[in-house]
Amino acid sequence: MVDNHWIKTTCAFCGVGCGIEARVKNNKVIVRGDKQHPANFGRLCSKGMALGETVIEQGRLLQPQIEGQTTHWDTALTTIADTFQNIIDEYGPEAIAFYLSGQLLTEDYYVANKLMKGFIGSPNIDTNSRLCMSSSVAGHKRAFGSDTVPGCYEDLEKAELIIITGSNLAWCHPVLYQRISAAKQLNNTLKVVLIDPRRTFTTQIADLHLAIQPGTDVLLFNGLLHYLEKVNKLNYEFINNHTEGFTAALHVATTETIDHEQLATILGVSPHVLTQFYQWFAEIDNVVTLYSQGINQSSCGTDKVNSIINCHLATGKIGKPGCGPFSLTGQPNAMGGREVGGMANTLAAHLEFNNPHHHELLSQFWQTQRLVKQPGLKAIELFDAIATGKIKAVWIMATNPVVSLPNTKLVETALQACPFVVVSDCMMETDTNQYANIRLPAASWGEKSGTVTNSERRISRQRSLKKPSGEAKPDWWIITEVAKKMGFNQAFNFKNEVEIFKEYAQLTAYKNNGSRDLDLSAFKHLTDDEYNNLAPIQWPVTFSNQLTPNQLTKNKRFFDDGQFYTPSKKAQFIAVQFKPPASKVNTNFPFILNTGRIRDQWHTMTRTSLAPRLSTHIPEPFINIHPVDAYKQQIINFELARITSSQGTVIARACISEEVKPGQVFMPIHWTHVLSSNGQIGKLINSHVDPLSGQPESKFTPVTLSPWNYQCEAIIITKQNIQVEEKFEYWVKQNIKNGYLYRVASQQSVKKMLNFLLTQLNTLQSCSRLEFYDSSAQQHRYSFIQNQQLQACFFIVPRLNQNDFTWLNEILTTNIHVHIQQSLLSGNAIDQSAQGKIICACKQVGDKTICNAINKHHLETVKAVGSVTQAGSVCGSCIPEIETLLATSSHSQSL
Ligand SMILES: Nc1nc2c(c(=O)[nH]1)N[C@H]1C(S)=C(S)[C@@H](COP(=O)(O)OP(=O)(O)OC[C@H]3O[C@@H](n4cnc5c(=O)[nH]c(N)nc54)[C@H](O)[C@@H]3O)O[C@H]1N2
Ligand SMILES: Nc1nc2c(c(=O)[nH]1)N[C@H]1C(S)=C(S)[C@@H](COP(=O)(O)OP(=O)(O)OC[C@H]3O[C@@H](n4cnc5c(=O)[nH]c(N)nc54)[C@H](O)[C@@H]3O)O[C@H]1N2
Ligand code: SF4
Ligand SMILES: [Mo]
Repeated sequence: MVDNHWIKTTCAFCGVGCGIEARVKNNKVIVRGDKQHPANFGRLCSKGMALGETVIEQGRLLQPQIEGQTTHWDTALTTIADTFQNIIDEYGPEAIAFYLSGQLLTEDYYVANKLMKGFIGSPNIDTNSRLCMSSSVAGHKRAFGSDTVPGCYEDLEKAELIIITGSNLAWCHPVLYQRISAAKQLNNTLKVVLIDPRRTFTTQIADLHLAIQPGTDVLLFNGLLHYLEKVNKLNYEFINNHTEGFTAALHVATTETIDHEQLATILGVSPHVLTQFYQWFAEIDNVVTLYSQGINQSSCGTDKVNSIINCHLATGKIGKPGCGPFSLTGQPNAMGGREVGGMANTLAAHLEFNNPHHHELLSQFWQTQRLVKQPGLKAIELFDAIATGKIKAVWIMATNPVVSLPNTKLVETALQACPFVVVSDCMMETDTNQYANIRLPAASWGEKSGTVTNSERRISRQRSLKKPSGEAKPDWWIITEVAKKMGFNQAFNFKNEVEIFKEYAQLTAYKNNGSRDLDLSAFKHLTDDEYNNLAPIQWPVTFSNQLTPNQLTKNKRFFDDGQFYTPSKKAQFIAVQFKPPASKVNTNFPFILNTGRIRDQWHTMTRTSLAPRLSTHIPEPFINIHPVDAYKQQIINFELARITSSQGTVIARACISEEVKPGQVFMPIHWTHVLSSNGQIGKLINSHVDPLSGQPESKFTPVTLSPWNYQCEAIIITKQNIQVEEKFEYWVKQNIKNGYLYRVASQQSVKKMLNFLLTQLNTLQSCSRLEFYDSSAQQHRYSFIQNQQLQACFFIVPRLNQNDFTWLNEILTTNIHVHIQQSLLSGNAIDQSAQGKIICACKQVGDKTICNAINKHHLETVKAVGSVTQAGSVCGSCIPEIETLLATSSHSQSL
């Protein structure tokens, strides 16, 4: 790597799509926010800030492998092409499946879809967006006739009321959270309503929080529609001129919600709070409704989406500045995937199966006779078909389905039984990779080049900063090479990603003439230079709204002319009837398990776990349980609990908290079998899906809870991996600076644990050993030191409880002077390094430090906390947590 200048690129993580400036210095990637990017104007969250630390060779898959043996690219690609061909010859094209991801670039996605639907001739290509956005897609198509996100981020600054529903914006789209927070400071009449069964940190920004019963969103929004009619706040001009189906939708809403008090009771909120929300929606002109997985991931997700859109249509609050329903996308290129057609039930570039003209048009454009005629299997159906043997070969790219799909056991059995599994991933060890017959090393963020589209339809470039590690290759290259080896030379003869993007732009423009929303006609003849220098731009990008490809357009909101993409050009109300979640709690499984994300980890942690500071905020799988339920189930705070559903069991650390209501529990989705013994949430989730979108109900699983009985726990720090897998029923592995931190627990005796650890560490015999048995605390403490550097240490204790071990996170980088030796012997930091739970990832500041500062200096603002402790002074992702500490500490006594 050579040192070079700052290169503009886009964040690898969420769908906010923040602009980043990056450079390579001393072999390290350094990042900063791009002040000119219209998504973030220079802001980045904790994950974006740490992105550079994840671009490292540790853990990368560096060469292609066949059955675990390193091979040449040509051999791997030829084997794939030949095997696919043999399967097609014997069983037909439908025996082949692709399972893709919203983390592919648009160019990768385009060629994968073209190969499968257009040339192999199998419709069985789906994507992890099925688990994420598919209910929004289905809702958009029903209402608008197209999968269109009408608004733009600027609407957040122009709105007077922002409704955030089914979204933990503070943790999952932190830069948008910060934009709203800044907008509130400038406009003190801006109101924010949060709808979420949990009290998340997003409540910090909310004027009103409706902690509704899980799954009741359709009732809530139907109730709103009914209310709007009652108080005469419907926009009949808009309804009459630009929509259809209103009477039926209102009829259903009215029959459902006769009595306000009764409705409030079913929703689990106070009638007064409900009225306040309804009043604000009725009276405020500029309303944006942001929604995410609490809406989509439901067996009635599509209905939830339409119940929201109905209210915006009924009031004409759409297509105007500061107005509209706004689906927040999760992944960096979930939108790009929807655009090119990576889902089983769309063709390509917003061309649809149900339009015969579209089929003809795409066949002509791709010059193929093989284009599929019917939609294919959606993700859950697709893995079922693998399990039953209908599908004989699957190619998984940029997703980790063994962790992220529901019903882990079925997914594992399916992949085990599948005769031919190809996995393209940048990492060597993932839960899915172990089932691969062929592993292909993909170039990762910082190495690959192409485009992504964010939630507001803005196309931005991801640019490469360095050469791919080992022999890794960009996904588009891998796909086109297989295509060529299958005989489709002409259609896949792309020299580079620019040529692919241009063909895709040409397809969006092909015979479009305003009939389709997705139109990039101004990019039809983009030159290499123009592509290389492309500035972030929102689609549509046509000659009429655009002078040169690089000139930023004024934001175009869709539907500002009241025209939609349905045959009648009118938006459709959908009469949506409330349906309860597919599963019900019962005496065997009395708690509702809700699942979601934590602030500093990305999905299955293959990349975020590489940045030690991102693991310090929440280092272990946990379960939030209400104190009343914990008491009932005899579960003790910070001890390990078993969580069982009809599908399986996991173990997690109990975090007793009133953030969840009684009867509800919450667990994070991130832990895999690579990093934990028993933290994989997918083991618990069943495969109930929304009948229209096929999206799984990941937020509502009946479970039961019990204490997990164990004799002892240990915290272990090592420079090298140790083999905890076989020995401990519970273990979690965390990357720390220069090594690893393990938390383990065992049902066997302390003596057995001690013997095992001493055997594992017997290579450290030349080290000086600090050793102490603390009989009152029943703790064994061992440290192995060489040249004032710690090589390993462990503390065996009956219960880790709330002991503060944050001081161990950087211990492998520290000179072991006498103070630290004393800490290692006593098991407690004896200087100031015990921080409590880390709150600020950028500056590594813990809650203890923050609370002490608040109390000692009588601090009252986040800014003041920042100036004393540095917490919250860099990316700001921890500000909601600091605000909570300020609120709680102000009631406590000063020290
Ligand atoms: N830190 C971080 N950020 C991420 C990601 C990540 O992995 N880590 N992933 C990205 C991706 S791909 C996605 S899709 C987004 C997801 O972003 P979000 O959807 O914001 O995240 P989740 O935590 O899955 O769930 C959102 C909320 O829905 C609530 N909820 C549960 N049931 C219901 C219900 O019935 N009704 C309502 N109204 N709410 C309910 C949950 O309590 C939860 O707080 O995040 C993106 N951003
Ligand atoms: N219970 C429950 N389950 C859920 C959810 C939930 O809320 N609850 N959320 C769902 C949602 S919204 C989503 S989006 C999914 C996410 O789930 P996944 O998509 O399975 O999770 P990731 O960890 O993002 O997987 C991406 C994989 O691609 C690899 N990778 C990264 N970059 C590249 C690249 O450029 N090329 C290639 N070939 N590989 C690459 C990574 O190493 C990683 O293995 O999880 C879903 N599952
Ligand atoms: S909000 Fe954070 S994770 Fe999302 S794009 Fe921006 S910096 Fe990346
Ligand atoms: Mo997602």
